[in-house]
Amino acid sequence: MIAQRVPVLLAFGANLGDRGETIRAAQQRLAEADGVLDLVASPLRETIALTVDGPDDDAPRYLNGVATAETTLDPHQLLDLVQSIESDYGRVRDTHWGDRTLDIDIMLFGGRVVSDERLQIPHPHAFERDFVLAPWLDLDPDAVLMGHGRVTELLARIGDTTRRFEEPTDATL
Ligand code: A4P
Ligand code: MG
Repeated sequence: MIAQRVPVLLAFGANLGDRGETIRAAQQRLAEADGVLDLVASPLRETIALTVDGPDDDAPRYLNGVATAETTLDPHQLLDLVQSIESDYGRVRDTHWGDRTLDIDIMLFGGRVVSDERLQIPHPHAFERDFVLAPWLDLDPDAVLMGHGRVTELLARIGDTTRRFEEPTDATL
């Protein structure tokens, strides 16, 4: 039997180390992983760190981006894969919403809703984060977020504080 290919949306963030290089290398690893097909990555955006106390202008800025792909993995297998890539890039889990070399979140997994102790899909904060919505729109101007509607309208509602980030020309996937 041929495994079904499910479209997914992944979000990437980094605010320590060589942020752009780390995100692009992680995306390359994902693109080459078994069970991940047709990965397309957005441009990167520079964004103000969101902490548990709100946006923090003094914290190191993040680079954020998203990628679309198709997968034959199940949601938990995809989470295992992204977490193994996070740990290869030195991610140590300490402060909740604290600084990090690499964070990869699964935003959408087809039309599926997953809610257990390891996974919340759709990602519960996607609709209110410019650093997810803006790069997603760069990739797909007609994007629609399951349960919330058109991404252009969501972003207009919250406002876009992100900035396009100029990468070295050989950096994009
Ligand atoms: N988990 C549950 N659902 C998911 C999902 N859909 N995708 C679980 C990935 N993981 C999911 O995540 C904690 C646990 O969430 C995982 O073990 C997994 O089982 P984590 O990455 O270890 O910790 P975290 O990232 O600190 O927590 P959380 O709640 O994932 O935070 P967020 O939502 O990722 O926010 N500011 C800017 N400008 N840009 C950013 O990218 N990111 C964060 C982190 C805060 N501020 C930011 C940014
Ligand atoms: Mg995370």
